Amino acid sequence: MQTQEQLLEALGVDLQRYCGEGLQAGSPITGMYALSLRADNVTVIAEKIGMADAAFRHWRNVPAPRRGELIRLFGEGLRTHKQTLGELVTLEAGKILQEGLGEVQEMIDICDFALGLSRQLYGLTIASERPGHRMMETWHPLGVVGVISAFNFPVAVWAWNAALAIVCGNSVVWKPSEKTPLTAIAVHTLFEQACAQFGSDAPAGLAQLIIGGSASGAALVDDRRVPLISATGSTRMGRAVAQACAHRFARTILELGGNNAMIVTPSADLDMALRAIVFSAVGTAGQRCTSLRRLFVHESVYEALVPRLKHVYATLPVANPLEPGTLVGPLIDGAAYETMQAVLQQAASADAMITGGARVTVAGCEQGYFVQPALVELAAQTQLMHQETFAPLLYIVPYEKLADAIAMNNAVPQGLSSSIFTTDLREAEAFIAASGSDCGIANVNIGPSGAEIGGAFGGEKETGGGRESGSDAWKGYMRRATNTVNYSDALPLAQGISFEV
Ligand code: UN1
Repeated sequence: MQTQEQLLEALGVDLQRYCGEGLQAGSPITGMYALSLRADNVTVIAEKIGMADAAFRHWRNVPAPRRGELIRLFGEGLRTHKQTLGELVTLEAGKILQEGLGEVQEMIDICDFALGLSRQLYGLTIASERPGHRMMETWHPLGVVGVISAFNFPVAVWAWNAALAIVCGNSVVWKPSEKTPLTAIAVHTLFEQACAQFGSDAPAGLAQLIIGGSASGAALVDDRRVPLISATGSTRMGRAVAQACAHRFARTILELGGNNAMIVTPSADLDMALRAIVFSAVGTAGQRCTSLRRLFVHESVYEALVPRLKHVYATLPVANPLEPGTLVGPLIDGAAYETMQAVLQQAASADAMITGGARVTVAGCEQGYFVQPALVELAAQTQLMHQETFAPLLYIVPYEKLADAIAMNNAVPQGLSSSIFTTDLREAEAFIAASGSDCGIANVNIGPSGAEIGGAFGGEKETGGGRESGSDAWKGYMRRATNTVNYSDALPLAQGISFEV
């Protein structure tokens, strides 16, 4: 198995450019630091934003289909290096290799999407009430787009934003999580390689990378040259970003905490539900925004489902995520482990029945924070369940009436993803209707995690309301101009107003 340094070199990264003091990078698998990186100070950050701003002024005039060609080249690079980058994601974020590769595939998919989009940035033509007039909408690039991303999807979330932002004619400044700078450096290098292949109309500075902690994110958020900040991460971080951006009337796309639920109804296919529960609750060690955290099981199928679930949990392979067969890798760090343990203790004192949750020692990875995923059974939804715990901790609560289960689904402050397992058409439709799930994602017979890039991704309430990725999310990266063109030789006023001079 190659080290992070070797993988970076295989991708063509010039490590000298990044090494220095200020940020330690390593792997949650071993809990060891591998490289010391130079953190950017505020002067360097301001310079990088300045370069991105200058690049934007050129890039906005390059025709959108030509901009798509740059993203096509970048996607080709990702295809070539999928395995290497996937391994690097596994090493730095701790997710199993299948998921590391899946994350790179998600980047490739959004590149394909953005390439098609580069020929489809359509505006409307609108009927004018005045003779000899035409109204239309045109979509223009915004400027420098700031992207703040989290450790759990260290590269895909940047790609959702950057691929769209760039075909839309913007430049991008990326502040990745301080927990995952190496994958960001790798991806930034691949993007620079695509720019070099593309030729001179990809201006230097089109994509910028900021290495550093939360203060560097704040410098980006406060910079008046950045009209849009797209931030993915905790609700706490998102609240600070929203306030800072509101102060200067900058736009935001926020994709924050989720506290996602699944309802298993009496008619559910329990075999399918079981697989979906396990993947969405323990995949990425429960550290996806979309991870399943709350399971509402109809009382009539509780005994048919929950003991089977406990059996699967007891036999889950918790091990080095690089090893084939592993399904659960480590938590990102000791703080995540401590939080999980504190929440389990609170649940225990609230009379919950707890299965699993203990630390697991993995040979050769003794410093990594591996845990046995936990099931927490409660008689009713409690206040504790209103908070998102970023760990493999699944609450299970029985329900009697579907309306009550939907009410529990909606009772929490977050509103990202949700799902129902049912073969009853009425229940399925009730769940996705206006009076059903209040989340940005509401699935039927699929778990809450693992969304495709084609749909708009994001959620309501404390999840922040932003939409990234597919559908018409591209509109969030552009400004809309309404144009009225008078091709007549008269000047009639709207609303029939008479104003003679
Ligand atoms: C996240 O956890 O921030 O839907 C993103 C999913 C993935 C993306 C998750 N495609 O689970």
